[in-house]
Amino acid sequence: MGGARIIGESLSNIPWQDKPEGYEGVVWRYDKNPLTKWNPTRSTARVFNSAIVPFKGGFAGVFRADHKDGKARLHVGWSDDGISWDIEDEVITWRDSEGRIYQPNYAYDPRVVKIEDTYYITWCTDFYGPSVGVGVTKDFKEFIRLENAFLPFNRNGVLFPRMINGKYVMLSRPSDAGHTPFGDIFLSESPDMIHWGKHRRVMGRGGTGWWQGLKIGAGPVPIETTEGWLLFYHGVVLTCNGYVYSCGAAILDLNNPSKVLYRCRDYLLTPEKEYETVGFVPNVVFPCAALTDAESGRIALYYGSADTYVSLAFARVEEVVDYVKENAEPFHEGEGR
Ligand code: BMA
Repeated sequence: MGGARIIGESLSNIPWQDKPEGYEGVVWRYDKNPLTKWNPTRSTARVFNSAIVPFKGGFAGVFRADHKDGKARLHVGWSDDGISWDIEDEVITWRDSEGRIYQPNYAYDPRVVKIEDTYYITWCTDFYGPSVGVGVTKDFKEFIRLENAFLPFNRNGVLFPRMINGKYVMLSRPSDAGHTPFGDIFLSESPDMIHWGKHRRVMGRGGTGWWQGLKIGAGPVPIETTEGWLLFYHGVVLTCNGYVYSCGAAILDLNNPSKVLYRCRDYLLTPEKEYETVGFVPNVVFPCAALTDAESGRIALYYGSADTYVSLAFARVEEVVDYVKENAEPFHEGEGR
């Protein structure tokens, strides 16, 4: 076993801290978390669940920013080191392909992926209820919306970082108009980023772990490795005091990513620290982005904590892949729901 490698670009300036001595897990937190504070800009109350990518030698991000009217919107942020962020106070201005302003009523939980020379952004948008919005940018200054990918209700739209068998591929989580007390991960493909079909179910809530018993949803853009696509995802349990969000991982087949090769039984991160257990929504660890360095196998995992902060954790690809394989629950088609 062992030796999984990242297939992709190197990123020598990836944010990084070595695993603390004696730490037993395969994902460890940045010791100066969280990266952001309450009221990070004049118009915003909290930024969390955000998407970060390498950009021009530094980093850019699309941030979920909840304003002081309580509504979620998207803002751009910039960073030299991926740790200290300068978040713009203005919301992103979206235009349609004719240049007309086309703002979402609300927008949250963005993911960003670079495919060839374009950054694609997916987010939960208002389309007579929540659904998956899609847009593009090349410079994080001008943003153009494409067609919404799916009918309502849907959330957690996450694109793969390259075409697979000549098609764009997106994970999503069909939902309801509210806080959705159910949810499995599905996959759809498209020849053109407009028409989505050939839908497949990837994996369901439940399994043997209670932490993922209520619903699950894809996290960051899947990471291509020599052992398959490494997918970090969130899993939710309903306790007597409400939902608790944790982070797990699965490995999907490289050529047929609706096929789950391994899925962890135990979570990788669960709310433990004060910035995860106390905040606007207590007990939320919500992974949304990952930076990777193919050269070293390092992964920097960004997650929202307590719907209040952006936080950061680290992992090594070979350790996570080994862990998911060793910790895998027996996967039987038809088990779960
Ligand atoms: C989900 C989404 C996430 C949020 C989570 C916990 O339904 O709204 O943005 O982090 O709930 O509140």
